Amino acid sequence: MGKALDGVRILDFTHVQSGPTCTQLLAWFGADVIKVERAGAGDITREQLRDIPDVDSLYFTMLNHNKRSVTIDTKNPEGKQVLEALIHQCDVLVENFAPGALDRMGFTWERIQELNPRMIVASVKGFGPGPYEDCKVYENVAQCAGGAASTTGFDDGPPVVTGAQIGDSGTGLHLALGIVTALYQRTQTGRGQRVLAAMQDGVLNLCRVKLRDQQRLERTGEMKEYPQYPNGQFGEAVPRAGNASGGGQPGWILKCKGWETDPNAYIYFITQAPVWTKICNVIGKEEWATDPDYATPAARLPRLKEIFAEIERWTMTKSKFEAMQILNKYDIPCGPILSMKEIAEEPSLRKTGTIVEVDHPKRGKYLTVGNPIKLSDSPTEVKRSPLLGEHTDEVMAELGYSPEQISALRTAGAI
Ligand code: CAO
Repeated sequence: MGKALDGVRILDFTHVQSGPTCTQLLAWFGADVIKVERAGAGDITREQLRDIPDVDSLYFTMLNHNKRSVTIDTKNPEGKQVLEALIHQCDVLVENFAPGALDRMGFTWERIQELNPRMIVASVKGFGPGPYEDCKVYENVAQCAGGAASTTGFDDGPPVVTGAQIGDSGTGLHLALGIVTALYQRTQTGRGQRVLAAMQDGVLNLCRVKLRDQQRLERTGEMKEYPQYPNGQFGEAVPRAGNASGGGQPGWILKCKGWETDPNAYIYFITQAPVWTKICNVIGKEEWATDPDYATPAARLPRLKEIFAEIERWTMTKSKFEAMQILNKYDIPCGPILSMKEIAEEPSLRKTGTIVEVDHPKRGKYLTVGNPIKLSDSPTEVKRSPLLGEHTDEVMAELGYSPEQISALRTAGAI
């Protein structure tokens, strides 16, 4: 079966996490992704957080599946020529260098357009145009600058970053959408264009509900679904909401049986209005279903702490999975707090290809997260990440270089 992006060639100049997640997705959808790395070194993540000496790290392998790797010294004049040949042949150049690095290499937007007017040049940067546009940015910087950290954590504690890589992988996803959109527009215009996904913008996009709340706060001075209501204080900016659910259906994380020894024996419980009577019946507080102090969402808001404490008395008598099973029977929305160990061992995630076991010639078998986006006509087959420069000769031959030329370029340090 063909793949959705069959025939699309990506010149992948990405490194670390944000860019590589984008090009990995494109590779999973069938694009030919040619990753350009520096000879002898490669993407810095190959050697970061290594768990096996001299073997590509899981950091690298889990972000670079289904790609080919070529080594080119793009600061060497002959290396530049090879890169130019690639620009002629490819549809998209994706990069996430520090601001200005591509220009310093001599590959400005104007130069790239000259070489290939159909080329789409897609970039991840930390910030868009403005006071911080020249800054280098990593994940947690983006989480802080995009509004996530100030709104995460508990009211009495400092800002907190989340384990979900919304700055890196989140921006990679945004960029991938920008690229396929630009490819689509190119079918009409015949022209390439620049695509920019700034990490601050990507994080803010994912924090959209908090900007909503900022404006609600400014108008009304309080937000009733926040834990600060009714006894705490609201300031000028959206406060940290602990585990309160962002929407109109109050939720909280509650202890389950075994919480004293298991740090993940918890469940997320949502007191969704349409199933309130069922919740009351399950936890043995039938009278709350009709009591005017508890019967309506508005009446419950100032009593949420007390209500969740009562529900927790019930959840603490059940394991998180038992509670989930019982609550699901009554359509009560809830979710167990799953550890990475539990997720890695979950058979249903293996079955859908969301968790995949991959074999690597140097590392052996390891687990990775497969493509979270499932296309019925373009199923993803996860293939191991390339060794550094594994495909240099193959790609050079496709570009028309003879074995003698390849060997001369290697001697000159260009590839
Ligand atoms: N041949 C020759 N030179 C190469 C090369 C190659 N194949 N590949 C890269 N280089 C050079 C670049 O041209 C650059 O050189 P100059 O500084 O002389 O212009 C140099 O390598 C380093 O690039 P860099 O500045 O991007 O790398 P860094 O490690 O210093 O910074 C990072 C890393 C991530 C902070 C920065 O790239 C950045 O801010 N990127 C944009 C935001 C982003 O994606 N951040 C998320 C990263 S994932 O957490």
